[in-house]
Amino acid sequence: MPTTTLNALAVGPELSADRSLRLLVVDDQTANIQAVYQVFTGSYTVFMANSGPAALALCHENPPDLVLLDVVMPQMDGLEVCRRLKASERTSNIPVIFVTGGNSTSEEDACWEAGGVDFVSKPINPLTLRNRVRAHLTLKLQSDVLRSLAFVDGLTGIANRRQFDEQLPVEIGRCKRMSLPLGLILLDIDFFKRYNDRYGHQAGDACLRQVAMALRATLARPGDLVARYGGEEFVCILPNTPLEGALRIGTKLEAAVRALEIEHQLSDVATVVSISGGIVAGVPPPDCEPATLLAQADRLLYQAKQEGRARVKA
Ligand code: GH3
Ligand code: MG
Ligand code: MG
Ligand code: MG
Repeated sequence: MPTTTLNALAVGPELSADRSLRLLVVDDQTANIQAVYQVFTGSYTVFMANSGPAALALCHENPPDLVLLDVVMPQMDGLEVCRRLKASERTSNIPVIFVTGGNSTSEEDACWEAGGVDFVSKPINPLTLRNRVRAHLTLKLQSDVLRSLAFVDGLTGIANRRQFDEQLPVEIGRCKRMSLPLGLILLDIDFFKRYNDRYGHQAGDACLRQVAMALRATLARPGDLVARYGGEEFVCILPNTPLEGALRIGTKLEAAVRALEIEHQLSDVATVVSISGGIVAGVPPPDCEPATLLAQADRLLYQAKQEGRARVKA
């Protein structure tokens, strides 16, 4: 977790200046951009855009932590920029503060409706602007922390069951719509009860962390997800992966865990910690449900265990 994020929890509303925080200032007039830049340079890293389309491009490329947005601009006004940011998953949680020249109630209403979190009037009062930005950055960082805590497994640091449960139906839906194959791999550590009995629970926990890291390091594509499914069980979602690809990845995962060479004297199948896996893949049929896929993977996992463990079964 980035230290900025942890600081946000620790210091509460008194978030101090932090150069790792990125502010995007959008205005069609250079003088206005410079006025805002003066307020924040030295405290945060400030980026500038002089049009709506330029701002959108920057936000999609590398989302900033907060946007200060002019309302009246030729080509595309700030309200439209804000609506588009809110409509895209990648940019929807960036707080937008409008910097407005007008002071009518209807313009204020429009800013709220477009999805802004606040607004300040021009000419800017530097102290007000600074405090508004600091307050909204703090809120943003705190909600980022809560989100990451809610979706990360506390022991291993990889995705948790909640994240998996949210993502699997999304990926099933996407692969159905686009007629793409989806791979799912369920993995389970072999004779892990005996491992705990022999080496103790702390060693067991350390082993779970090592296995999780090895699985994560072995999955190469950014869209893949590995999550802790339960105690000593892990699950991988592999979008756009046909059966032969999923089998290749499953085989690599099994080998990666054995390659850790974590001693396991009480295992019947190896002298080191090993895993077994069940693999399903293919274009999801129209009636495909997450539970059905998981049940299929679980049956194959059971077969892998029956056939001798330290192997994957597709
Ligand atoms: P199999 O090869 O059939 O999978 O045997 P197994 O012993 O791995 O399976 P079983 O389901 O009987 O035992 C799983 C064990 O995993 C039981 C429990 O002690 C251990 N376990 C589950 N969660 C944790 C955890 O968070 N930390 C530790 N240290 N152990 C855990
Ligand atoms: Mg303007
Ligand atoms: Mg198990
Ligand atoms: Mg097990």
